[in-house]
Amino acid sequence: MRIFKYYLPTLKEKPAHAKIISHQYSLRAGLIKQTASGIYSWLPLGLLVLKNIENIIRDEMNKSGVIEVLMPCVQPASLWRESGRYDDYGKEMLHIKDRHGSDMLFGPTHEEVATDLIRDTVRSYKDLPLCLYHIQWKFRDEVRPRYGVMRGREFLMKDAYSFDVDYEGALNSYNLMYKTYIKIFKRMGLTPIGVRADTGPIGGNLSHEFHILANTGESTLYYDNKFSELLESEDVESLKNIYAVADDMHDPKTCLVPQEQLNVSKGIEIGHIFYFGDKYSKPMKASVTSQDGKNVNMHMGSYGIGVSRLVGAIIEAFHDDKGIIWPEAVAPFRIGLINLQTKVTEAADKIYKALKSDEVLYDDTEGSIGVKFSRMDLIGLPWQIIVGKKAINENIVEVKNRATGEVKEMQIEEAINRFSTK
Ligand code: 5CA
Repeated sequence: MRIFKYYLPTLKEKPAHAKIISHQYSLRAGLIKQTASGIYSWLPLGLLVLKNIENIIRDEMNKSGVIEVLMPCVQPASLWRESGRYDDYGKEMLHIKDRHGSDMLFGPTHEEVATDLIRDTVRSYKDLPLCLYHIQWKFRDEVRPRYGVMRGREFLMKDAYSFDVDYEGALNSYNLMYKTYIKIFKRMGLTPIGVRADTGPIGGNLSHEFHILANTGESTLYYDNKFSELLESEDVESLKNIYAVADDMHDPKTCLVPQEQLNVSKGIEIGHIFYFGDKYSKPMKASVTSQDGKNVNMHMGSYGIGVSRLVGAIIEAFHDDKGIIWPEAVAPFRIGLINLQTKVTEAADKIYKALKSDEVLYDDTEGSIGVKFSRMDLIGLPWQIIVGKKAINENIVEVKNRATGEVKEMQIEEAINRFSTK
């Protein structure tokens, strides 16, 4: 992609209202633009990152046998009256009336719709286990939308819903999601910490939040430092048994972890999983015939990931004072190609044409060298190929690793070979 033809509205100055680094950089690097409080438009560069995150999640969910659907964002209030949550959910719900006077709402979550989706068609234990997911926009009228996409009012979530015939089955589904979440977050270059959590308005009695460590996180995590070792093994039972909690769940009186072994850090919640038995299936009459011929309510769980929040969370985890440092797995482009002067256009064009255009963002603008360098550092593509005057006589370009800052001179052909995936 050529910057000259692209839409990349970067900002030089940090916006005064943006308090945390990910909010500042996502505005400055032209990833998002605020349309209303807590509501954002996704600009081309930000959308590419969002799609990459989505695709990692989609790939791992599919590999775990979870099936993708797409449920609506506007929901009828009648389903929430059936589950009994309509009046309890509170002010975070955006109420809508349609032209017939029916109560509708913009979905803050989808337990009711998911339960309704399967209740007429799944009738036997033989149809279970079943786990469905979708990636859909939510609306929660947060009291204090802040920190950009980290706490929006409109935000993108991956939410999955599992249906099982009994508790053992539901626990398997829950553990599978726990394990899948670890894989998903690791693939994004993150180190997740799973903490036991409160179930809040979703309900139930078993729940884990997944956090990443960040000074700007809104939660305080208390966890046994053995967690990191166990993360490697991906052994869910051991991970679930280790002491790891957030905020009010920490009780110094019952915490048996020796002081020197207990880590206390700020965290950002990027995912949350719940087991809540028949909380929805019972009032909504979603039952199946069990193996011994009884009519039983399905055991359900739900599993959320903050897809749009992850864009902010990843920036919090990977940046420096010059800008973002995207992990390759989610980077909007892998390479930034910088043409430093008109005289080297031929060489820079040659490199651009030899590589895949959707992997390279080519700065072919006429701006100053300083502007080009700082813009490329700000948007944080993992690699930079810098074409300066050495390209003319010596056939040499510079290849810079954005994360380490290391710069290496290479022959043009060598650089093409190094990055070619054609
Ligand atoms: N139905 C369940 C799981 S499917 C649910 O709604 N869980 S949740 O409330 O914990 O949300 C799931 C994830 O969405 C959270 O872990 C968080 O990463 C993200 N999220 C929640 N609220 C917001 C928000 N206001 N802005 C951005 N992301 C959010």
